[in-house]
Amino acid sequence: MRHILSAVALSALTFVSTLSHAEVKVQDAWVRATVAQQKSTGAFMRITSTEPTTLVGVRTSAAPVSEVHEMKMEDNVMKMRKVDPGIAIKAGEALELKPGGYHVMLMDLSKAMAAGSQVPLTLVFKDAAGKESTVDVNAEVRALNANAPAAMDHGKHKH
Ligand SMILES: [Cu+2]
Repeated sequence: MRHILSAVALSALTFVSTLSHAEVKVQDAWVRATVAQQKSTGAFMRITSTEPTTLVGVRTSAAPVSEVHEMKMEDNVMKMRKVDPGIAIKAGEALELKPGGYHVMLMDLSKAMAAGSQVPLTLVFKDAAGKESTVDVNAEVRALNANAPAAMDHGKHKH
């Protein structure tokens, strides 16, 4: 089957991918700024799809390793783990990637991410039939303390 994919930019931060069936929309994508020596950070966004799909991965030139993560309290400790095989998205229901919850983890960073810069992310989705599609977004790097609970420290990673 031929894979037809086109991306239309609605704004700097909003892209729409039109597949033969599903339309996946990514809004308000952002990455938390880092300080020198910091090896990882989180990327956040809001994803909606017209059809059920699963966010299975992320590719980016900005970090050697990128994973889809879940963060939650376990025995009074905030823990993060890679979500395998991915995060299911229901048709018409928004998936929020936000500090303290699901997020995209950018790891093994070699340089600091400065507030105001842009990070290109390619989100990889798999539909119910197992067909992969991608959506490209540019995430804006926002200040370290932007909308972030202090508890979310990516430096103390537990998998
Ligand atoms: Cu993480």
